Amino acid sequence: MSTTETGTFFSAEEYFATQPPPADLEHDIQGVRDFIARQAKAGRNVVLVTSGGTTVPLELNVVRFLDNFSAGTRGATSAEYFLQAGYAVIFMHRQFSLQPFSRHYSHSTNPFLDFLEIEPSRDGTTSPPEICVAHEKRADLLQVLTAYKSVHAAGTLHTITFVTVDDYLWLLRAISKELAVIGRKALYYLAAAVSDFFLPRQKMSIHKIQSGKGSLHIEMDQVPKILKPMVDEWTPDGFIVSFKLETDGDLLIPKARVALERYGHQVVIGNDLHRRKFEVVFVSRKPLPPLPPGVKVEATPTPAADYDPENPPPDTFVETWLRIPIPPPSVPHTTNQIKEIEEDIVAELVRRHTQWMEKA
Ligand code: 9Z3
Repeated sequence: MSTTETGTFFSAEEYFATQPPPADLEHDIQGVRDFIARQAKAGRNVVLVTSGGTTVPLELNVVRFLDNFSAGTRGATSAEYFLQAGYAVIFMHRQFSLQPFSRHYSHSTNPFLDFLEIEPSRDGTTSPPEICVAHEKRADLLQVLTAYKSVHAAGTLHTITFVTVDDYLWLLRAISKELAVIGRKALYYLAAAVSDFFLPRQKMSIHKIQSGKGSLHIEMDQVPKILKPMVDEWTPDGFIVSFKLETDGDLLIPKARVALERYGHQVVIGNDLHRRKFEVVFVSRKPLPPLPPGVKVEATPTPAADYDPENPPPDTFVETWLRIPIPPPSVPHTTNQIKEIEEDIVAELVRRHTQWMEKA
């Protein structure tokens, strides 16, 4: 652990040595292990989709917590498109955030009670009234229900929940290690909004923080950068896609490049908070030019002494923008007919993942 004037930095190892795992970890991971074994037997690719925001509790008996912005739309929507593309999905999401299929009937945007109707009993008196789906809602519901039932029957969706950033990190490590058994067939789609800061157990108040002493000062530590051990140790052959969220669009590409350079994974998808539903940018490293015939690489080249990973040379990277038209405000967001950017994101990732597996 290193302490600077500005705070404490935990390495991933120190973090896991000092922060306790969630109580159900063993049980949850047994479920994931069984799921992966079934999918491996069926020869399917498996994607881990993380989705929703992580909390940072301020007290051990938690009354207050900090939260990260995310409704879970990106993750839940993408999970549906991965399932459609033939992937098995481990959907690791924040408890009560949106989920594949049921997301179409979220309680706030499309409450399900609103499209049910009561039909009076036919014979007038004896039988109870019937419940039916409003006529104009049937086509959409049938489409969602058909996909949902077929995924259920195929057993290709496994759901697991987290609440705190601690739960998230412990689960991510354990699931990555399990998924490593299928090597290149594993894809990681890290769309959850993960807190950059946390309050270590050792510094937390046991009981509710009391008011009456003026302002509240809390010093948080930085969450360890877990993508590095994920790439180097937990799942070295997996195809790893992380998301970078910014509110200043000019930071997207520079920050994504630094992340790729620091952690060495495959793709960073940059999204601006306000434009995320219509525009994203894929940032990846340029493929190396083929070696001349007869030339062999003996060892990984050492970076030049003046090489600065915080400021990588721009010609190392390639950026691809994906955009969809912004639907007019008159189109309700609740129909299945509007184009979702996740359809294109997932299609592009499936293409890249397939190439990655073929290269092996
Ligand atoms: C994202 O950027 C997601 O696309 C959103 C999706 C959270 C914006 P919604 O669930 O929103 O559809 O409402 N996720 C990653 C955010 C994040 O925490 N990234 C870290 C960072 O930016 C790196 S892992 O530093």
